[in-house]
This record gives sequence, C-alpha cells and structure tokens, in this order.
Amino acid sequence: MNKHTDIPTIYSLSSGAGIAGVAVIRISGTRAGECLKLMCRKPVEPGHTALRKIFHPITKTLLDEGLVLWFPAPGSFTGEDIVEFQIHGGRASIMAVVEALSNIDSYRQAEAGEFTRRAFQNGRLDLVEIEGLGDLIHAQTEAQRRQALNQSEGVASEVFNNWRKELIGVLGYLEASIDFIEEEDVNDNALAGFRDKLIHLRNDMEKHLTDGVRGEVVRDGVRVVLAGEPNVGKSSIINWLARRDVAIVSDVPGTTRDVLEVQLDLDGIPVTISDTAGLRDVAGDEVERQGIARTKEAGYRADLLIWIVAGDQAGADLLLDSDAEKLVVMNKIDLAQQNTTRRNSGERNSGALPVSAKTGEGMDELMEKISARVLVMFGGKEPALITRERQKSALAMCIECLDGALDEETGSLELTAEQLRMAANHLGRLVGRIDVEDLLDVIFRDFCVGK
Ligand SMILES: Nc1nc2c(ncn2[C@@H]2O[C@H](COP(=O)(O)OP(=O)(O)OP(=O)(O)O)[C@@H](O)[C@H]2O)c(=O)[nH]1
Ligand SMILES: [Mg+2]
Repeated sequence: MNKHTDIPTIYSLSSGAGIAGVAVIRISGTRAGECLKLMCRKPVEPGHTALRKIFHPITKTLLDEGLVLWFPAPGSFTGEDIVEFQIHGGRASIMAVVEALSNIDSYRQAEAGEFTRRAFQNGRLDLVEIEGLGDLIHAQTEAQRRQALNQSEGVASEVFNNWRKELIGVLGYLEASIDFIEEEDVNDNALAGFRDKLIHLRNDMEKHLTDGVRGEVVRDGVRVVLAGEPNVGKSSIINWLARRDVAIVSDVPGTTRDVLEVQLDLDGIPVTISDTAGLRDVAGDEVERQGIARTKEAGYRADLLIWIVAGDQAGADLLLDSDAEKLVVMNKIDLAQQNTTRRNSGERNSGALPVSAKTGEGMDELMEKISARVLVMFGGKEPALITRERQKSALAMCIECLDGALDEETGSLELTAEQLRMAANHLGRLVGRIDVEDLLDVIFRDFCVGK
C-alpha cells in the first residue's frame, strides 16, 4: 500500500447541527487537495480563501457556492493538508456536499474527535491542550472559558514541560555522577547541589496540585445545596434564585422528594444549586426516606451548604454531615416579625441571614452572599493549571517519586536516579509525550464529530 491509501482522508461537518447561515465542512488528509481539483474549477492558493462554485466530483452538477479554504500541511490544525468548504447552512446543501465527498477515492467520514486525534499524532497538540480544547467547546461560563483557553493555548503544558526539563537536567547530572563518585560519599555530595532546587520544584508542583481542586470545580461547577427541615421554604428559595418555578411549593411538609438541580452562572463561575427533601424522622414513608437519603448524599458532596430555618419554627441545628462551607439562612422573616417563636429560632441561629422568599426581603443579599462565597472559594485568581482527575493523578505520582528521590534514606544514587526518571515520566505522560495510547480513547470519547 502506498502512503495515500494507508491513511484515509477524512471529512465531516465541523459546524454544529441545526439550521444556520453557514456550515463548515472540513477535509483532512494527504489527499485533501484532490477535492479542490475535482470539485472547484479554479485552484485556491495555499493558505488562502476564495469564493468558488462547488461541483459534484462525478456528475459535475453544481452543488453550492461558498468560501473555500486551503491549508496545506504541516501548518494546519491537524498537521495534514486541510480543505474547508464554508457553504450555505441548509440541511440539503450540507448533505449534497458530504455525499459528493464520499465519492472520492480513499475519502471517508471522520469519527468523533478524529481531526484532533490526528493533530495529536502529528505533534500539533499535546494531551493537555486537547483536553483544554474539549473543555473550550463545552465552556458555558467566563471562568470555564479562561481556564480552558489557558490549557488549549499551551500555557499549562509549558509549565509541565519546564518541570520535566528541569528534572531531566538533574537526572543527567546524577547519571554522570554515578560513574565517577565512590559509593560512600555518593548521595550527599551528588544530591547536595540540587536538593534545594528539587524541593522548590516539588513544592511548586504541590501548590498547583492543591489548586487543581479549583480547576475541577470550575470545570464541573460549584455545588451549592439548600437543605433544612420540611416546609422551611427551600423550594421557594430555589425558585427565587432560578427566577422561575422549577420546584413544587406547597404548605404540606415533605413536598420535595428528590434532589432538583438548577444551573447558574455566578460571575463567570458555573454553579449547580440543589433543592432537597426536608430532613425529618419519617419512619413510615419509604419514598420520603429515600429522598432524605439523597439529601444527605447531596449535603456530603456539597461545596457550599445553605442550611435554612424558618422564622416561625423552632429552627433545628444543622442536621447534615458535610465538610462544605456553611451558610445559615432564616426564611419567612415576614412571619417571624409577627410571631413569638422567632425569639426561639433567632437565638439558636443568631448569625443567620434573614430572608423572605415570599416578600423578597433579603433575597438579593442572599444571592450576593452565595456569589461572594463562591468567588472566594474558586474565582478571582489565575486559571488553575490542573483541571481534571487524569492530570491530578499524573502530577500526584510525579510528586511521590520526587519525594522518593529526596528521601535521605534512599541510600543509593542509582535508586535516586530511578525515582527522578519515573517522576519525569509521569510528567511526560501528563502532556502525552510518552506511553499514552491507552488514554487516547477515553480522551477523544468526549469529542464530537467534526472536531
Ligand atoms: N410567609 C411565608 N411563607 C413562605 C415563605 N417561603 C415559603 N413559604 C411558604 O411555606 C410553605 C413551604 O414552602 P416550600 O418552599 O415548599 O418549603 P420546602 O422547604 O421546600 O418544603 P419541603 O419540600 O416539604 O421540604 C409554602 O406554603 C410556601 O408558600 C416566606 O418567606 N414567607
Ligand atoms: Mg421543597
């Protein structure tokens, strides 16, 4: 087989589904240029765009007219020759051009993420950049966009590559020393020169690893959970925060049975607010018991737990086991103002934020408080470099090996060197320089066709 038939040329609609003014069809591969010759009567200059009539390669009927882009390898997105047709966005126009492309020898439909996979294979993007690109496509909020762009543009990779370079530099020095230093005075002498440097590097890595919690939360969203006893007004509050009737409100205690989620964008940070079943002893009702189990689970996983008490009820202490930050809110202050039980409730929850989901009093302040807490926890600073479990575990393993290398008890220079080599390998795996075939399917699974 020659080079041409080895690797098929792939094509796909790269713009989204649904009717739009313009659709982009991308073609990539060693034979991408052929569709230009077969489907356009005039050539397009390399690196340029031109308006062209687009014809069927066999029947020669006119299919559409649009902009045609021609990016020869290696400077294209995939590192291969790429052609892009920007045609009219109607379904029939898209289908006609896609069908036309299927007639060209060695052309086939691209699979999900295949363009990006080729970009990786041709060294145009590393794994972290690809993960960032995947996140960028899904980014819904400003903080997600900034974080994803930081990765897709290679800012994070540059840091990881520099760490790796430093480790390899030290490793080279150590390996050279192995041949020259006598066994007895090996470790101290050979390590002394770079111990501080390695410790500094290790601490820097750890800082970014810890910061990864923020990175993951920005990707996945901050979890804010509303909880409390039945009837305190949790569902009324979530409806107010969502500015629509997402949850059923009634004066029957135990109305909410399930966890109900609403997505909000608070100053660029994605937030999921959950309404939950009210907590109480319900020996008799199986459905409510299951609901309460879900409340406990949600509370356990929360980043911020909002405990709600009602101004006209006694006001229970927080009944959930959770490491989350907490905020206590006293709802129904409109009733409390006329009710003596407020004193009771008020004493137990003296720091509680007074609100009324009915009159709206204090509700803007509640929203501001949630935003402020979320921002303190996850926003404001530079985007995190580590944003997902895969990256976190690679960096954690690197630090572990580095600790092994720095351990004074290690005893032999060879073992120290081996630990350093493994530490560098974990960083190599993080950016996808080495040994990552097994990761690729998982990473590209999240990509859509056409990307
Ligand atoms: N007066 C007054 N009534 C309120 C206020 N907030 C909620 N209510 C009423 O209190 C009752 C219970 O409200 P919900 O929002 O369903 O309470 P919940 O905490 O979700 O209750 P469960 O789902 O049963 O746990 C309803 O009749 C609401 O209209 C408030 O601020 N003031
Ligand atoms: Mg409810």
